Amino acid sequence: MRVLILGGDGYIGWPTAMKLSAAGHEVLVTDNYMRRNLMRETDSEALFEVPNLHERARIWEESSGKTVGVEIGDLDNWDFISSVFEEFKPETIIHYAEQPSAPYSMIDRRAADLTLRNNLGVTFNVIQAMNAYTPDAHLVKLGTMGEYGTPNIDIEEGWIEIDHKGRKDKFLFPRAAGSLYHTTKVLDTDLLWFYVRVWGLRVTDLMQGPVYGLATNESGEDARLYSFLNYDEIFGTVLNRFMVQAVAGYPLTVYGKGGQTRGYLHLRDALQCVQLAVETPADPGELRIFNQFVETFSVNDLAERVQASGQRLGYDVKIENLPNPRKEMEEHHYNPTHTGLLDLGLEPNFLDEAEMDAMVSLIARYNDNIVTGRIFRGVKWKK
Ligand code: USQ
Repeated sequence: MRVLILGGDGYIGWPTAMKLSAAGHEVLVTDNYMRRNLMRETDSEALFEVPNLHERARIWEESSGKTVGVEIGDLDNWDFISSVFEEFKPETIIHYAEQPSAPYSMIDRRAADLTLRNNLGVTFNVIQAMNAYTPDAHLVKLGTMGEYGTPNIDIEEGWIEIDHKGRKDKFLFPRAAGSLYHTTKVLDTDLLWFYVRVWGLRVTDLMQGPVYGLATNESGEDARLYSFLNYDEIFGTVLNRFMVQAVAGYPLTVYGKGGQTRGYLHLRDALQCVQLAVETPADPGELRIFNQFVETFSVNDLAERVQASGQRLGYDVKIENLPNPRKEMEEHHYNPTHTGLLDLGLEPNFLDEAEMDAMVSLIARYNDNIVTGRIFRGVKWKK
């Protein structure tokens, strides 16, 4: 299949490119390096330097014999995106090309503006480009479990049937996001649902939880093929952050009471899910939604697991409850359905002791690179 990956430089983007290219697909990646630029601007550089996309594609070709095409440009620019669609004629489009950080979106007006315009603008352009050049292609769009928020009922897989005054209908499950970033994903879903209804596009929207991990089957031990590992407050996700904090001797930064519960998955499983979605496309006129995670943890559960792993490896790991800079529920019900991807064949990797210890040991190799000033700066949801 010809697969176009939008946002191919990101934490999940590059590993997806290797995974699908290894599986025999013809892969083209695009990126405008926005994340790299924002990391630099906000002093949130990753744990180690990552080669640029052209370099990564060369290294991948040397190690696997497979080629990945690279186009650098801004998908918010119609000339760029339309030329990519017109020339490559993708059969599948994977859309990761968004500003991915909740804290970044809450820094100030400018950061919020960039997040809103970029995320909605790119999704709109993707829809228009599909309609103009590849109306039969399948779009796999990365959404977030955070679209649903933390309602006091079980979260269904995208949709809910409502029985009202004796009549029934199916609706998008109610959304109530917790940051502007998450809200842009809600708006994306609505935009997609509109064009699925009127133009009959085929779309899979993946409601993904926080991802952890670094090495994948394709990168193996070759550090030049690893993804970004962010441990800073802005671009780092919580478990990756805690593991780096453990190695750095920095007390684990649990926000508030630590009862915040989310659905987590390893990077390898995120790739499996995307490959399954790509290889079993949605039907024309279908907005298919999967809840993409394998197990739920509270922040306290994660902190305790990282502490235990640190202790096994000889680190003295302390846990600290900081005043929560975010506005979110710290104790709540959380029981989302997630059977769709398992039904397609997902074989989950669970967070066991061996996996934890392997990740902490890998991170420890880069101990000298950790800049502790990047770990916590307290971007507040409400000033
Ligand atoms: N948290 C802490 N301490 C920290 C960092 C985070 O207690 O040092 C807490 C947060 O308050 C939150 C939970 O851990 O309750 C998860 O935070 P996170 O930073 O790992 O994840 P989040 O900001 O929600 O965003 C990440 C990705 C985003 C993705 C989302 C999936 O950056 O792209 O959409 O995970 S989800 O959380 O399911 O919405």
